Amino acid sequence: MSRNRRRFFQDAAFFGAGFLGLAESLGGNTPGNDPQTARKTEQGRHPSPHDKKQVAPVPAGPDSFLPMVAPDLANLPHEVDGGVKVFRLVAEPVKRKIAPFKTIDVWGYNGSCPGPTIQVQQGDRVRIIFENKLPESTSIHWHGLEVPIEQDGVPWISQKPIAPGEKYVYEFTVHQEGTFFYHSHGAMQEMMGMIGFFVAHPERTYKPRADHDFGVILQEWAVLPNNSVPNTAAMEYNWLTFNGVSAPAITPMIAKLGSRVRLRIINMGMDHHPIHLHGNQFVLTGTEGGRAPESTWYPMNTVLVGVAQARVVEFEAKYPGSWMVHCHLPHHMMNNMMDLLRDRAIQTANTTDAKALGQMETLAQSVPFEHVHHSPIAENANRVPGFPQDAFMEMGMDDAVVKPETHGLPANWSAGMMGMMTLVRVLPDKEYQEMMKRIAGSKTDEKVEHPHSS
Ligand SMILES: [Cu+2]
Repeated sequence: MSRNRRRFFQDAAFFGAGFLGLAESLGGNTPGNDPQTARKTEQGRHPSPHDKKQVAPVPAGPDSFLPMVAPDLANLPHEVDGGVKVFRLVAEPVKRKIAPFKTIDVWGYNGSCPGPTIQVQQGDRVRIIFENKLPESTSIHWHGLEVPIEQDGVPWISQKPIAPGEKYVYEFTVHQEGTFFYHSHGAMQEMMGMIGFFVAHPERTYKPRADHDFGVILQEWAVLPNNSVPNTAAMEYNWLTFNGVSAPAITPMIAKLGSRVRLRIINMGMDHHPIHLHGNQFVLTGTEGGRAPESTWYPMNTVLVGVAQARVVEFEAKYPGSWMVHCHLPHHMMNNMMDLLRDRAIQTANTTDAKALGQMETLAQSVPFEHVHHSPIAENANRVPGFPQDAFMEMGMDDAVVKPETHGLPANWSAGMMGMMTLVRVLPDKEYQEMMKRIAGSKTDEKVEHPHSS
């Protein structure tokens, strides 16, 4: 809701029930209350100044919201203090397993890189109690949020840098809806992974409403062989991740056949990423600035997500199947190319396929992923200019990345998946319910919370 509309409803409240009825008929919010004190409970209605007088039925409060699910990332829990949602965020070094055989040393928040997701509702007053456990100063910028200048998180401009070991409290009211980020305002710290989702759900559910809401953070890393620390000054990248994980280790998104799916994608890196969905068309329903009017929507299946942008797309999941969602930059559909080309070089030292396969199996014993499949090559492959080019399409690792969400995928599904690549699995009702049970069952054994979350 715009400030003007909010002000209108605040004024209307003074004029009594007649205007209140008008406000309701316009689909507006309850009459104005300071959001700092208004929201006593999570999903509760705003207290109305008319409550005591009993002159009018109390209008309903904000709709409850469908939380966004960011695969492989946790939500940041919060407490409520006098109507304020209180989050605790800790910046610190993190070890992130981006692939079954690759863990990198990055920086993030609350034991996670990217940081855990903050989800609030438009109108919420939020307080973020922030602690810096990095070896250097930092601050947090609330990307896209219209906050007072002293909350903007830019060192020396709007605040003093937060020194190692220091705490700092941010507090502001979220009057917008949309897909925002929180991130360090140091460029190199950003490239160490210091970013997370800040999602502001609308006071009134978007129309048409979505049944699934997913989120993906795009990042790229330059990690030399035998190193674990990304080179934050690099301009070329060999590891590409969705939510801090590389395919095929990225957890697939599960949607029910016939549902409406929302996908929010944010980019905090050095490259722009054209994100493509197979087998469906989507519409662009929002940007980093919030919801786009429906009159601007048109069909597409690839959305360019530029640096510092958010793109929100929606589609009707009307076709069953495991549909790829991936960055279409060719080098972002592979990882660690040099290592795999080296592996292929070993293989292609032999001209016969059987010998090559033997070599690959020997190699597989030295690294913890399985060589379950071998893409055949021609007898004369070595005499063909340009060979090899398919180095990234032959190593399956189904067992190494198995999880409930991968159940039922065809054997060796993982062989064709690398980098920024995942699946939206659209399942008919019965299979969908079975999948949900399988996922719920696995969650009971899993420790989802991060060490610093309370
Ligand atoms: Cu890309």
